[in-house]
Amino acid sequence: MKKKILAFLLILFPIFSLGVVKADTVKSKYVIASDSSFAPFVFQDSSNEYTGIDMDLIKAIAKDQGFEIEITNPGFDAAISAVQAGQADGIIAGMSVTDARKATFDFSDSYYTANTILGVKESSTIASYEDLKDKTVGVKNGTASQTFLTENQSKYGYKIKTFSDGSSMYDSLNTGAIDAVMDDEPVLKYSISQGQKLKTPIAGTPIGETAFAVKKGTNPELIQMFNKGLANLKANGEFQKILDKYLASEASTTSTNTVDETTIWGLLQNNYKQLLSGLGITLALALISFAIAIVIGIIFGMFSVSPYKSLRLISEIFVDVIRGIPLMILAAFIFWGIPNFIESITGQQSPINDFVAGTIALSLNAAAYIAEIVRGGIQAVPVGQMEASRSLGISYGKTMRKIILPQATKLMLPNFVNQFVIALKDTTIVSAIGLVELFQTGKIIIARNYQSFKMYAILAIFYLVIITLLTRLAKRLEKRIR
Ligand code: ASN
Repeated sequence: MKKKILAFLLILFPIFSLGVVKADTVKSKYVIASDSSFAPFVFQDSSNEYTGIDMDLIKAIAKDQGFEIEITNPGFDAAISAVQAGQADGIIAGMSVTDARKATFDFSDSYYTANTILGVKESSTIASYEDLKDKTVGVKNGTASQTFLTENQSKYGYKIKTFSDGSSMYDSLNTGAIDAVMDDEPVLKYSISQGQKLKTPIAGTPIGETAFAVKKGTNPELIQMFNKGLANLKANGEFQKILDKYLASEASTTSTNTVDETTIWGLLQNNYKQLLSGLGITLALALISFAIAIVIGIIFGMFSVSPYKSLRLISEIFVDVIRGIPLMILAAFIFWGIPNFIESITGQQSPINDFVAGTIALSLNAAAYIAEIVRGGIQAVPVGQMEASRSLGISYGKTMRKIILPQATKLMLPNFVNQFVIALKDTTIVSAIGLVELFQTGKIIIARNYQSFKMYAILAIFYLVIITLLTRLAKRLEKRIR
């Protein structure tokens, strides 16, 4: 019954929304997506809280206008996709208002104006765009800076390398993997004021106003509230206070941190809570998805050795399709693609939670491999045994259960352990959809303190310890089952 009502509402909703009256349903809570490292607009402070102009501004506006918000920080590109897929209601991320974007977003009044500018290492000899010939310039995917670089590429002959987040881009510049970066002027200037050894040899190019945005045609009340709130904050001086807090030169240090983050011990001391919570998500992802994968994998594995051709075919198609699609694409398809498709049909936004999407992708992926392990295990038992048992009049099912499977299981066990280790490592791949598991947690920390060598070493050790412990445990279990 409930389902019927829901389906009915789903059909009615687009009809109503096409009508004259715009149903301004004010949501109880708005999800706002943002960048992960884009100081001074949004970045993590030393206590791992997201701060910056954008964070303070949206919170102050929500308070002023009396609406609830939940902020997520998956990175600029992922934030854009989240709004387009209906995972988030709005985006605030130092986002430039461009003509191209106006086709897919509705923007608020502007609260800042920014240029895009080239950044190079202090020691670099690059002094003009012409000097960039055959050099590599880094840029964040989906940004206005990327559009600028693409439009001028043939003129100056540089190579473009795209990044999903600011921290890996600046890391690559620092290590010399790229020769320059293109980013918003306030962002580059801010990082220089924070002691980054960079310079901006060429004057910036205007990329437009900075504003808050929603997906075109959705949440109109959110834009209205933002504009009203912004006007109020400008009138009462609070907006200027927010700007001053991050931009005034005397406020130029973000580090109220007493713990020295340049040592491994300091890094651990300051970030252990965040790392443990990331580890928790990683373990939950791996364990839940592997449990589901075992069930699906065994079903398809049994299908693949079944006497029925149709079942064998179904299993073959499943394995081929899933194995043929990279895990990252599978996750992006489930998280962004499917909600986008459903919305285009029903007109109703139907976001899927990132953890759920990640779990589904990992489960399907591992299930395809497990199905093959099961098939291999069963086929490794000599055919003669099945034939002998059947000729004694024992049924197929019983022979499977009593004779073939007990032997096959023993053969499969080491492969299961192996597959679990792979599944655990694969969790890092689904961080691409903005899921803050252990790897993403590490990247966020690096975005704040640029300690990539030590932080990645810590992550590697975390995974190594966990995988070693779990494999030991699995081996014990394996022995017991044998
Ligand atoms: N200014 C950038 C853009 O609008 C936004 C960002 O990098 N967070 O493309």
